[in-house]
Amino acid sequence: MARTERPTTKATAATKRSRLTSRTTSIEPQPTGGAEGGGLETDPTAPATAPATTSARVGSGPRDAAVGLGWAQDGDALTTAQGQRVEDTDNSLRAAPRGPTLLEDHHLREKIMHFDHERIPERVVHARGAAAHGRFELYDSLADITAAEVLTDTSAVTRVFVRFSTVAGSRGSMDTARDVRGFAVKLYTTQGNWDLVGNNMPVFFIQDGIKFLDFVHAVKPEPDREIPQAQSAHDTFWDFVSLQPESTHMLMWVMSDRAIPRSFRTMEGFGIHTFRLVNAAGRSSLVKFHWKPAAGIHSLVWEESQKLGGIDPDFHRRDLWNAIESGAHPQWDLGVQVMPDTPEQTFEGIDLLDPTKIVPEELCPVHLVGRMTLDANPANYFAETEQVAFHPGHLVPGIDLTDDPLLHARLFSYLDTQITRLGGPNFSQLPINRPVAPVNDNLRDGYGQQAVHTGRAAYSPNSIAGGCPFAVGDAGFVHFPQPVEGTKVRQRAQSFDDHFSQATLFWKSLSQPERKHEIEAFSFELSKVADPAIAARMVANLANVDADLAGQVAVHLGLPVPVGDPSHSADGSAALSMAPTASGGVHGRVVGVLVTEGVDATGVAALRKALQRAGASMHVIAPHGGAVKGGGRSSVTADATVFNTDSVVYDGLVVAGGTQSIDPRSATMLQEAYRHHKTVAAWGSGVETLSATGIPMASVGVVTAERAAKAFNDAVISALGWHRHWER
Ligand code: HDE
Repeated sequence: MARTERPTTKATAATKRSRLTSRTTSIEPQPTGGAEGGGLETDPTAPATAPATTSARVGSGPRDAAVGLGWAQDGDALTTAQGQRVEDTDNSLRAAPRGPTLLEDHHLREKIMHFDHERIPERVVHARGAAAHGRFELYDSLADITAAEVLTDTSAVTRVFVRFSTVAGSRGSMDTARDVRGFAVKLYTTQGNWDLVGNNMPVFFIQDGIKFLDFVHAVKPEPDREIPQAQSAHDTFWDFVSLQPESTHMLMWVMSDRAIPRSFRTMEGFGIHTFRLVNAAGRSSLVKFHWKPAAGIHSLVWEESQKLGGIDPDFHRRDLWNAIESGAHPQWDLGVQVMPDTPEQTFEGIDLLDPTKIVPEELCPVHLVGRMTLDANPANYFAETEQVAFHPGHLVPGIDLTDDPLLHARLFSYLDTQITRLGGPNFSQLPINRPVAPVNDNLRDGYGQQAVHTGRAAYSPNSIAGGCPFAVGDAGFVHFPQPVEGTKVRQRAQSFDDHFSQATLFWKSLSQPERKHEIEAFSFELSKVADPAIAARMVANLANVDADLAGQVAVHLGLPVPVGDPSHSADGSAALSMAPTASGGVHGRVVGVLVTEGVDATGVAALRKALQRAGASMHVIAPHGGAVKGGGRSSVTADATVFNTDSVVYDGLVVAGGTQSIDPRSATMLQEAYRHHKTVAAWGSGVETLSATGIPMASVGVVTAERAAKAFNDAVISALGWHRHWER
């Protein structure tokens, strides 16, 4: 595979040579890929790579993809895809300057051909997403219950790629729609890729994967009019779920503030299904996986999320990107609930195979074992975020499945869908999907084949290649030998029949403001349903959750109040409420500071410094762009103007000292921030300006002072740490 170096400018020759060298060496048989994956050890159990079946690979996997080297472009000169240097890329080849374009123009034809095929089918669900690279570090070994290295080796640093998404909307839809969020984590472990493909809610709409098509058809835009985009507030969705009482628990989550997160960084993640961990002795435990965000669990208010859909449809994507760029690296702790694997596979009466059920943390605490940190933005959205392919069946030895019927349908779906979406069976060779573990798989050919396989024996067993590659027996992945017997039936276990008690548990766990939001969300969504019979059926289901909930929603809709049979036994579970009990960190929060000419520039600088020290950032919002003059020769520079921004993009607003009377637009911004329960503050002459907007100055979360001194800055940060002041 010798490559001829193309002519290049002297300045780039060295860089180019080093890239060519790394490419050339990467097509040699790879000994073991693990050593590159962020300090990982090589896998001692892996068979030696035999030349007869090697894969020649370009690039070296996710770590390189993280720094943009996957398929880097070489040289400074513009070339065609064939490496021919281009004379001119702005003018087609014509017969005379005003004459017809010539078919002979191969550069034009290649450019247009490529452009015509630049899009791939978007994901059927979870089309809208944003992702980041990071690392996972285990701090508490689970060696007693699993053999998986990623969950037992506390010295390993495992690279990860995490994609967050909404479910219903198209790829270009808004980030802040009311929806469940995907929370998919690919861990590039030394034993192969482990994908934990979860959501930000711990339960799901349906119990059996055979209904997924029906559910998705119901929630997607209605097929005759392709309306509404990224919204569940329409007839077909509520028609379906009201006829499926098993959805009720999930609906409680989707109508709660969890469905309008402030940020991907402030969401919990859940594996949903019960998984199985198997230790070195072959003993199985049942587990549920949790991701707990270091930034706390916080949401938007509904009006804000609707406005953001227009003002900044990229709100969550931008927030994730900016947080990582600013060094406020988002973090989550991985937690496990560990339960004994009994023949019934229940825990405290809860059927662990039913994905509409949680195990309350009071019954089985979440044991935190490791920390995930997102530390790098993707180098290229398409190559990484769009082409990443997750699959719940991407497992490593020691992590196994249970018989949850929703999970089993997923095990079929995720491989299948990639064939359409990524154009063939070789998607695992895309840089973002490549394992860091060595691959020697006997899979060959197919669309998009990247490897130049050598040798003759792409089969097993063989003698021609000395038997390589060979299966390693119990040093490889061994399915847990779960005994199975039964008669083929289309039936669910009777224990799946309880559809309401955990919906009631959820309701009872919410704080008063959260309950109010839940009632408003059901009322809003059902008010958009044209067929009154559908709304009435749904409210009748809610009557089996809680009489007050159903009653208030019915009154909002002008419907008779139905009588149901709610569970009286369910107590609340504190972990289900998002209401903070103390002021938390403010990493990644953004504060807007309104200024006019005459601004106290020293005060602005002091507040900025204090916010930055706490991990937050500040935007100066001015009547115009550029410099705004302060006292003497001082000035501040505008980051935004009152015309190009809005209160909804900030976590809090401050009126700077020295600010003269503000325009009506800024006054509305302050009033709106107050109405959205955010921190508002002012110092010096700004206090009078703030007070003139009619905001009650003695309210919780309104901070004022003479100067932007330490006490004021600390008070602003502390108020911001509560996220919202619901009590006002
Ligand atoms: Fe998915 N799901 N799903 N899902 N899902 C997909 O896979 C599917 C379910 C989840 O960022 C698709 O590559 C079926 C539960 C996430 O790339 C598809 C069923 C949970 C993502 C698919 C479910 C999820 C997907 C679309 C019912 C939470 C985004 C494109 C049996 C535990 C991953 C793709 C990413 C994506 C099928 C139910 C989470 C079509 C059939 C439950 C986070 O294969």
